[in-house]
Amino acid sequence: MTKPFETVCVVGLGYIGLPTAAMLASRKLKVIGVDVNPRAVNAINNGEIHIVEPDLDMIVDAAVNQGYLRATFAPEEADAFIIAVPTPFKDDHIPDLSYIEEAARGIAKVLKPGNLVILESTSPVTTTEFVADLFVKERPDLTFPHQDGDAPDINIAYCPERVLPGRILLELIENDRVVGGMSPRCSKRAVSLYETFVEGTCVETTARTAEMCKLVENAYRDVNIAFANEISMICDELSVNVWDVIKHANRHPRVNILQPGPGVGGHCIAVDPWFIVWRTPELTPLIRTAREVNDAKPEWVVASILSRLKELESQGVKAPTIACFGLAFKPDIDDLRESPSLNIAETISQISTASLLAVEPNISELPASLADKCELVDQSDALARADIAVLLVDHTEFKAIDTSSFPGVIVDCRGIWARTA
Ligand code: SAJ
Repeated sequence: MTKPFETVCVVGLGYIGLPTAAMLASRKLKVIGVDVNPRAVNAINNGEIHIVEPDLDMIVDAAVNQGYLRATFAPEEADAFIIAVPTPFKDDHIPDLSYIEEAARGIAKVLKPGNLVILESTSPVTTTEFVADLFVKERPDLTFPHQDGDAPDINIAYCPERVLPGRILLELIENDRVVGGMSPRCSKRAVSLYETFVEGTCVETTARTAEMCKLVENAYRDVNIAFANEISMICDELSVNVWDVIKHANRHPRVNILQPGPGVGGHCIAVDPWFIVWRTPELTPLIRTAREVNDAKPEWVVASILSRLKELESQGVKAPTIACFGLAFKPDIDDLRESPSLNIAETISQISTASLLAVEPNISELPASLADKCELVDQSDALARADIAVLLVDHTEFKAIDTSSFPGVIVDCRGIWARTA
């Protein structure tokens, strides 16, 4: 009989680790959260949060006040460990596993027989084995699944997160989980931890399958967005309305084209496909090309804005003003990480002499890269002053704007106003 989990140590308290820690704590497990960022650790120990996610503040506050969650800087002894640290890439899109390595080294120091370790960070295939090998080197006194069949001292599994920012708490509970143990017993043990809060189905598989599954999900979305983005550029060239094309094509029972936009942002879809390309470069022309198509879309939008600007100047408009609507990487969030919209505004500010305005209802201050070259204004101010209005993000507020009386040029990258890009 395996002992039920009483204490869980979650390493990495970002967009995935903190909600997961809070969820486990809300089920009355003792949770030790670990992060290298003092701002995060201090905020959490005060019952506050350092990230933006609906309702998370209430759950963290309750968990901390009731004594089920506390944050610190290094892993401590626990029954289970969850690694939820970032996996960015270095130059040439080579995955940077240094955060995982550091987390695993910290955990290795406090491992005890009977422990479970789950890697949740999005990772190239075989990273779970890399973690297991690291444990073997650090802790020769313990046995691990790849050395000792199905009865090792330590169980190890890979279980990717699949939640959507803005809906994290809901999706943590409702989504199905792919649980990839290094042995069937490892999978079962990991499932028993997730079942404390997951209401979706926990599917058991191998670690490599679970790793690949996560990468494939995001690459699938990337390839499909690239298709939509390519169609949008072709339609622009042929003076065809892309939004109508997609809407009508999607009436076909087996067609479901995604929406074009100014490019793909965030830390997931724009990054994870490269982990597949890195492992198997000869076998990934489609996945690589999709990345390149999506990465090139902001440049295409900039060129489109500049050509409209040139037209206005040739018509005698002096000192034109451009207003960018939206800087976040997707609708209704404040997250500017890897945002193509921010990238477009920055490029315009660097290469054009036009005055630049930005409307971003989810932030109160412009990022440093735009601070002295752009003015953050509200939407009515922007519409009153702009010669060119560029719709970059389909925030709810922007969908309600009636642009019929706007006298200037509209470049709409999201298909919610006049339909040009
Ligand atoms: N986008 C488009 N057109 C679309 C859909 C999205 O241009 O039709 C753009 C968005 O504007 C944004 C980017 O793609 O810039 C990514 O947004 P997203 O909503 O597709 O995804 P993320 O990055 O917020 O979250 C994704 C999700 N993965 C999938 O939907 C397969 C989420 O479930 C994952 O948990 C998350 O990545 C992650 O952490 O990996």
